[in-house]
Amino acid sequence: MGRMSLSALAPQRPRILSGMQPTSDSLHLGNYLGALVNWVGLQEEFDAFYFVADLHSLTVPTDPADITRRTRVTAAQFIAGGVDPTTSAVFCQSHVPEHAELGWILACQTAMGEMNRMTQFKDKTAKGHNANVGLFTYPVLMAGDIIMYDAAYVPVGEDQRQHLEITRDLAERFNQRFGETFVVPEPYILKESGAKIMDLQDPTAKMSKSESSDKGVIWLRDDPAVTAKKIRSAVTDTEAEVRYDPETKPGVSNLLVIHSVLSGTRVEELERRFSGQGYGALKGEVAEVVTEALAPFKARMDQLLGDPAELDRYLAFGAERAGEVARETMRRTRCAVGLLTAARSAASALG
Ligand code: ATP
Ligand code: LTN
Repeated sequence: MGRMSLSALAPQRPRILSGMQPTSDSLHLGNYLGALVNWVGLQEEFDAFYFVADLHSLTVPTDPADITRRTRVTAAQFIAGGVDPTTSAVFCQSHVPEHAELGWILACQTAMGEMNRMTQFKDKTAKGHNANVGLFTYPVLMAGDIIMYDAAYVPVGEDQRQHLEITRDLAERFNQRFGETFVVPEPYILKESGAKIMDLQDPTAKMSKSESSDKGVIWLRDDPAVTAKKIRSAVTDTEAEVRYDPETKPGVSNLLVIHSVLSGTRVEELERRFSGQGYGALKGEVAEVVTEALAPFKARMDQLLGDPAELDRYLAFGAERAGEVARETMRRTRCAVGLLTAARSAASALG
């Protein structure tokens, strides 16, 4: 921690930014293999900003103590997964209050119809979530998160594509109306490089923090024995052939993908290896591969959660770096829309 200094980290590399919501007591294997592993890979090449989207998580009514606890766990899991908080900025969205301010300014440039089209809102309300205005305007806050850091790329899963498109639209529109103020970000969809992991109990749906049943999710915090049991009880099909075919054999295909991504073994090779052996053998080995791969992750996570002061120091450092960039963006933004610059000290102005 002592070696960190803001000036040493001046951005020579293009900037990337991404975030995850603290919507559960742990991230799951899908978040890890579909997003976090890629974040880790990108932090060498890019000046990376990774944050816990705690303001976003308020869009679904949640117990305050849950938000606090989940925010810590999510940040700890970013770091346990390999994000280096001394070179990448790891922070909480709410620790940089400029996010809410930029969200407001962008909301005032957004048409109601644009938000009405957002599929995430439509999906969530269709599933019976009692929507509030925050959930409706969620994509505007997200656009602000991205625009704030002049991010060149935003590594996210396919499900976030529409949010990136609206971000680009808003940045372009703002620049047209108020003059060049914002960098227009490029999507960096993690479709090819990031695996999509399916629910173990319903392999036609993606593994999800808030939608899946507990049995269908491999939580990164689960005990190895629990993880192994969930994998052994994964839904497969009535055949006994180990073959990759997501259409007709989604359960088996999901297990093959998990094995392949974590072990580095090609799916074809796994098909050959398990030919004629049935699903029991495949499940046993997937359980082994997953628990082995997660062992160092769990050790680092336990260490971080056991020392909240260390984690808070990392988050403070990340927020300091993020705040530097955010203050500069807001200065430009306020000026562009015509907000009066505040005098430095009201008392001295009167004196
Ligand atoms: P929620 O249910 O609260 O929406 P989630 O599990 O879908 O949670 P997010 O917080 O929306 O996760 O996503 C964090 C990141 O993880 C995103 O980049 C998303 O694309 C990725 N991700 C989420 N679920 C999966 C999955 N099953 N497979 C691969 N990537 C995933
Ligand atoms: N909507 C994202 C979380 C998120 C995000 C962002 C991702 C909020 N703001 C900015 C990338 C950039 C999600 O639910 N996965």
